[in-house]
Amino acid sequence: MIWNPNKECMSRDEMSALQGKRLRKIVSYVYHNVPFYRNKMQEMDLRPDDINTIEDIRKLPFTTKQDLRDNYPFGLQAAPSSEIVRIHASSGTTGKPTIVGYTRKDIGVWSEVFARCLASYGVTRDDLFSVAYGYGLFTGGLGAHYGVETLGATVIPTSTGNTEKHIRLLTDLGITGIACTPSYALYLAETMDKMGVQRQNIKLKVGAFGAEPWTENMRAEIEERLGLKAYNIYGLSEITGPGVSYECECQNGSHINEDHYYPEIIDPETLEPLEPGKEGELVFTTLTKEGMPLLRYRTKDLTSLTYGQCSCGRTNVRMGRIMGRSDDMLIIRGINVFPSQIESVILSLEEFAPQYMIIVDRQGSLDTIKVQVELRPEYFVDDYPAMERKKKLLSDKLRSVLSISAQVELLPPGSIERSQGKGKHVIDNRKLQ
Ligand code: DLL
Repeated sequence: MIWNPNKECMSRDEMSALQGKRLRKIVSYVYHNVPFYRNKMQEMDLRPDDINTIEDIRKLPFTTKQDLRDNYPFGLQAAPSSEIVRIHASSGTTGKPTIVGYTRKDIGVWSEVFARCLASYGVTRDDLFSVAYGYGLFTGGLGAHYGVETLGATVIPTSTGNTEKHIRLLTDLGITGIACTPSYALYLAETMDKMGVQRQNIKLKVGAFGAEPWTENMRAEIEERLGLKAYNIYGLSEITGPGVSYECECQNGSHINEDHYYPEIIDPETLEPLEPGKEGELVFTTLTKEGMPLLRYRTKDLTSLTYGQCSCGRTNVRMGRIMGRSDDMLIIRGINVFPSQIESVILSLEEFAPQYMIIVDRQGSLDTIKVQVELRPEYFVDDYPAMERKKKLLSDKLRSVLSISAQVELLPPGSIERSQGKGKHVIDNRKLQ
């Protein structure tokens, strides 16, 4: 079903006209409410009046995660705090998270775009839908929750963890839809096997999977083991959260809700826009956001865009799978982790030398992260309890900064191979296939 045919099936001319109109408005709004954007535009000798059509977007400055960090926590917020009704946060490149504030209207738009996704997956008011993305500062849980309520299906806010209880709910309530990371879906399947719950005992028919890269092979495995149809959902906190784009029944790319989030593909080196179909870095401008609107936000996600009508009837542009990132962000169990966050934790503790290695693996369906770190010579002692205490100190601090647990391995001074050039700090053994 198409939730909002007026916005999902517009002709290209109508869509461009709407985007142009909304762009003009948002540019004037940020110019007058966000000193960061006013300064940037003044430096470029740009006035809001210079922006008239959607093509004029190319004149505007880019925004990066570093800009969000430099303006932490509320520097890019455009609406007064009395208008902000919710805050979410995502990992920043160091200890500071990215803070995103939403007005009531922003929550309404987000709920609507999520409802579009669900409708496109075939979810209806008769479905019982389990949201197993984390609830909290992460946008997955609450974003999906409001979307399911807006569609009118019944939401079951299972969140993450409690996997056995979740499986009991799946069987007892006859839950028909689920939203979670693809790796959690596989973990659910493994736990079902351990509990002796058969695929026939559950009624799941549809799943909304995202927050991390996944592949066609993973899709086939999830569909086979859980007996459902698996759809992709994409999004990022800075732009809104899950629901920026979604697959339809044709599963030939993910339709972008481009009446709210205007996409461009640029060359990450030259920053020049690339032609449709070319792979590059995805950039979004929020066209209707009030809380923290962003102009040309560089997502660092690498993909391509396909224009033209889809066989499902929708006309909004489709993005391909995320083929990688142009930065070093790792996504571990759906959580964004920057090596620089780990480095800053290590450097904040005097016991540890700045020599470390981050090893990411996949055991079964779950990602694991191990941090090997050298102790400084004066702290490397032959005292087992003292060493265990140091290990715990580091793993506790890592858990509080990263929001996931990392295994810590302490190494004697000098044991990590020194690099002649750029230091290599990450070994990612996961093979996505
Ligand atoms: O992961 C929002 C989300 C929640 C999306 C639930 C989908 C489902 P962040 O934590 O800010 O937000 O992480 C955003 O995750 O830039 C991509 O690199 C990656 N990502 C998100 N969805 C997908 C996907 C949420 N479907 C970052 N495929 C993005 C591949 C994805 N990567």
